[in-house]
Amino acid sequence: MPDATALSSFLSQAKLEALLKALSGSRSVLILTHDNPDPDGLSSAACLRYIISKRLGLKTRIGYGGLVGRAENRSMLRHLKIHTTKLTESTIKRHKSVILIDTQPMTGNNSMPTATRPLGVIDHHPQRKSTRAPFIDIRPDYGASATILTEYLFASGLDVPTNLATALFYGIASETQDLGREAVEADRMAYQALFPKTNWSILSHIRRPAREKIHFAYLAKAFKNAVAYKNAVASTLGRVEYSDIIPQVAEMLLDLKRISWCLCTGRYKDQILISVRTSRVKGRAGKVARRVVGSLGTAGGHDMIAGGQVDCTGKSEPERDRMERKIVETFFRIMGKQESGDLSDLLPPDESEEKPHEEREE
Ligand SMILES: [Mn+2]
Repeated sequence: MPDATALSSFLSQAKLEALLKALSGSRSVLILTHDNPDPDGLSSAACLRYIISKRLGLKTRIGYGGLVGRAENRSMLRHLKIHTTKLTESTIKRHKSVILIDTQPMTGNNSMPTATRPLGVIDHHPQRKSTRAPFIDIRPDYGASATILTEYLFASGLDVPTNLATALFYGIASETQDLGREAVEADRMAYQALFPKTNWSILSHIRRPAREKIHFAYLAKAFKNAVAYKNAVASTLGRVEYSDIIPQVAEMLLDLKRISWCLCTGRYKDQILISVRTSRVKGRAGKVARRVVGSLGTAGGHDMIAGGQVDCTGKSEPERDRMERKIVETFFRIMGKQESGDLSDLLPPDESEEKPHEEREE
């Protein structure tokens, strides 16, 4: 009997051929990943572009909305020479053949116009009822989209360039926290297959990029604003210049002792973005994220990682502040906090900031 790996490579072989067939009448292809993309989305897109251009000779571009802000991700694009284009909805509309990667239509985290239908969807998030496309390959059990694309790459029989192997390796490693989070056998196999082809010195540069001062300012703010209730912690960043600091903070806070749930919120442009993380393997973080935003926005995710967004166009700054605080309150209510329950500051107050009269003996 064939083992699980052989089965998944049969599946990927068949899926890849079906995808190439679906694309064969196209003049050019847009590979669109989510807004503010992460290494999983970016490496998957780079891999698909490589396969399509080698196998079909088609012009392809990688597009996304938002911003690649995180220093690691910018460094990955630069070092691995992955060319991407920031696109608006009107530019996306002009493309006939769009493949969505690491996201699905109507999730609220990509810039695909709602009226437009993609030609293909490749993703590892749970399939949405509204997701329709001539080609679909959604594997919600997989830890990373980059694993699906790694299988395509090996199934294609093409050479595996070092840059691409390094990108995919980093995509899987960062998405699954080095196979420790939501990784399945397929992710482990892909990781092992890419391992000997990865450029370690480039990878090390990607993982330890030179950072702007503002990164440390955000971290300082995140720790200062963090409040905890039992095993849950939340922090608000307010306005940020790049949004991927929000998941980064959420992941950092989860390192805290006795903490198994965390939420980080921040405002990027006209949206409040939220990241939810849990160390519980069957935590249903996606469900928590959806309850946190409620009817205010959209959210989704996996068992341990989830995110969401709330549109606040037309709202004043104080209103936006209030909305962010309300999101945090809702999160703690979901975490079991009663009206009377107290939140505690994560860090002890800074003594130098204490008001002098508090120290005076009366
Ligand atoms: Mn992903």
